[in-house]
Amino acid sequence: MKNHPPIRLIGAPTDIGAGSRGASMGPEAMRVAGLATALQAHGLHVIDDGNLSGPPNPWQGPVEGYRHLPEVLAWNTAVRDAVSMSLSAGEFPMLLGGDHCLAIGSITAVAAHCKNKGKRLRIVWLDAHADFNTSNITPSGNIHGMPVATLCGFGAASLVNLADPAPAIKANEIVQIGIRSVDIDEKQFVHQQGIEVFDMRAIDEMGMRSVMDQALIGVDENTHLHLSFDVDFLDPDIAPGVGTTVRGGPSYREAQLCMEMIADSGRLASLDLMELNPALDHRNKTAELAVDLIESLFGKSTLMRVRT
Ligand SMILES: [Mn+2]
Repeated sequence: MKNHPPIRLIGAPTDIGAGSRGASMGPEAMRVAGLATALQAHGLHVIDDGNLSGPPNPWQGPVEGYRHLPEVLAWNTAVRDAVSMSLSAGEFPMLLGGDHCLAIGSITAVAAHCKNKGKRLRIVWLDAHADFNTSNITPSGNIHGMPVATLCGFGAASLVNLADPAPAIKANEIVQIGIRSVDIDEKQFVHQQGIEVFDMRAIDEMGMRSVMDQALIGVDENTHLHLSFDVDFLDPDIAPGVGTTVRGGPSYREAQLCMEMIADSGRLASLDLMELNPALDHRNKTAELAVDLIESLFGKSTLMRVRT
């Protein structure tokens, strides 16, 4: 691919914000599934200096509504700094999680970069869950259920203040797709904050094409498109390797179309691939599917079309 910025793989091997163990093995599973080779086959330059490091998972219960807050802060600080450095170097940062709490650090860095460069930010959040819990309404205290609320300024002060100035993003900079499991109080808060959500019913009723058309409205040459992809977005029949499966997700073809339409926008500039859990996978098939879908994000499946 001509003129595409180099892709930097940033492994963040932790399950510090999750409710089950194993997403810490996600980065290596993506490497084993051939991520770098697949991207190189499309003419992309890939840099992989290995994984970030951080504190181990102490596996404790919640304290004032949060599990592992100090460790979550340490990991997110490392992620924020690595993504920030990569963007400053003119690269495309690809965060390999690790659980979805790490999107706090990643998107904090992306949002700061956009402010700096005068770019419009559009975050596409693919997930079965809204990840819009707070310490007051969370049933579990797992911070991987809170990253979107935290980025919008509703969360632990230490995490919210990873952004300077805080909050990192405004609710109208994010669009969520594939949602099908939301806690009752969380649902009310999502509506109150005005997050744009295309849930599974929207995909059923309108089809993925129309949903993506709407999700990408306004994406122009001055837009930085960030994709935060939770593997549990996908139907568990095709993607069992994740700790928080919810039945009734997008099929293989729907997921491909979603990726292809993001590729067609030509504006994708950073990616989080999150929650892949090899301990729950079958012979690494979910990692292989993730590699396949990431290839489509870079134009693999549009070969039959002439790009204008
Ligand atoms: Mn998530």
